[in-house]
Amino acid sequence: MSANDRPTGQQQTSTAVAESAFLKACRREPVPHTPVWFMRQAGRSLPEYLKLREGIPMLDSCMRPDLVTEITLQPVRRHKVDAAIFFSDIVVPLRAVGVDLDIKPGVGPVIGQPIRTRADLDRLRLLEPDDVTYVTEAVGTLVGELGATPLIGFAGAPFTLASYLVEGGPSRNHEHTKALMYGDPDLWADLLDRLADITAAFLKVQIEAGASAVQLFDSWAGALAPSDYRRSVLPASAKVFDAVAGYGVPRIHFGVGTGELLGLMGEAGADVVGVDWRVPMDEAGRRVGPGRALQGNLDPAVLFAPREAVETKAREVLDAARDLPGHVFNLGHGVLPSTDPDALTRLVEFVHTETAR
Ligand code: 1CP
Repeated sequence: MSANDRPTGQQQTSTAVAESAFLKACRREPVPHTPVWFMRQAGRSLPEYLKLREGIPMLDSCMRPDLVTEITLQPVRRHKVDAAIFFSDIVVPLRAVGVDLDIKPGVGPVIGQPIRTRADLDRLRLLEPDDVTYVTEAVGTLVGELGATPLIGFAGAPFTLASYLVEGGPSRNHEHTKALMYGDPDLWADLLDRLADITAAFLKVQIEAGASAVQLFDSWAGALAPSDYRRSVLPASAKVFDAVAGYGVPRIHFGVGTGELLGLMGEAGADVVGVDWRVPMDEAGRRVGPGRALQGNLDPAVLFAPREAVETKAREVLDAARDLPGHVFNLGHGVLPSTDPDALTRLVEFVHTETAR
C-alpha cells in the first residue's frame, strides 16, 4: 500500500463510527448487541457534571466549547453508552438569533417577550452558521475525542420550540400556543415554517461539523390530536427532515405521549422513531410500520426501583423489541435528575450482556 492509499486517522475513525452498533441499528442492519444511550444522559445526575457547572449559568455553559466537550464525554466514559449526545439545549439556536431568553434553574427556558403577533414573528430572524461557531468548534473537538463512538446532534422541533416562544416558558396545557394555532392559522404556519428553517440550519451546522446522527425533540407534540398534528405541525417537521436528508445521517424523531402520533412522526421523514414508555415496542412497531427503526422505551422512573426490578422491566423492553428491524435501547424520556448514576451504568451493561450475539 502506498502512502497515498493508506487511510488517514480521520477516515479510519469515520469507518469505525459507521460500523458502530448504534448506526447499524439505525440503518436496520444486524448488530453485535443492542445499542443503548439515554436521553438527557449529559448534564443531569452526574456529580462530575454538577461540579463542573458550579456558578456557571446553563446557557453560558452551552456556549463554551471546553465545557460542552467535557460534559458530552462524561456519560460516555462513565456508562460506556453506544452514543454521545451533544450537550446543549433546544433553545440555544433561538438565543443565537437574538431571542431574549434565559434558562432558569428548576424551571427551564423563559422568554422575555413571547411571540404572539405578526410583528413579533417579524423579529425572529434566520440562523447563520456564524451565529453558533461555538457549536461547530465543540462538535469538531468531540468527533476527534470520541473515536469510534457516534455523536448525536439535536434540535427542538418547530412545535415544541413554538410552545416555549408563544407561552413564554414551560406550559402544561399549551393554551396560548393552541389559541394561535386555531385562531390565526396563517401566522401559525409562518411561525412554524420560520422555526423549521432555524432548526434545519442548526442541525446542518452539527452534521457538517461531524455529528453522525440527529434527533429532533418534539417533546410536547403529544398534546395534539392526530388531525391537528397532521395539518398544523407535520409539514414543518417534514421540512426539517427533508432539509437534512441529503447528508445520509440517521434522523431520529421523538416526542412524549405520542402513542397516537407514532405513524405520523415516521411519515414526517424519520429513519428512527422514538417511543415513550406508554406503548410497548412491538405495538409501536405496528403503528410506525415497516422501513423505520425504533428507539426506546424504559420508563425513566423504573431506575428508582431495586436492581432486579430494573432488569425485569428492561428485559420486557428487549423482548417486545425482538422482532423489530432495528432497535436502539433508550429510556422513554430523559434521565430524571435524581437518578442514581450507577443504576444507569448497570443498565448499559445489562442490555449489552443480554443481547450479545
Ligand atoms: O440529552 C442530553 O443529555 C443533552 C443535553 C440536553 C438536551 C438534549 C439539555 C440540557 N436539554 C436538552 C433538550 C431539551 N431541553 C428538551 C427536549 C428533551 C426533553 O423532552 O427532555 C426540552 C423540552 C428542553 C427544554 C428545557 N431545558 C427544560 C424543560 C422545561 C419544561 O418545559 O419542563 C429544562 C429544565 C431545560 C434546562 C436544561 N437543559 C439541559 C440541562 C442540563 C438543563 C438544566 C440546566 C439547569 O437548570 O441548570
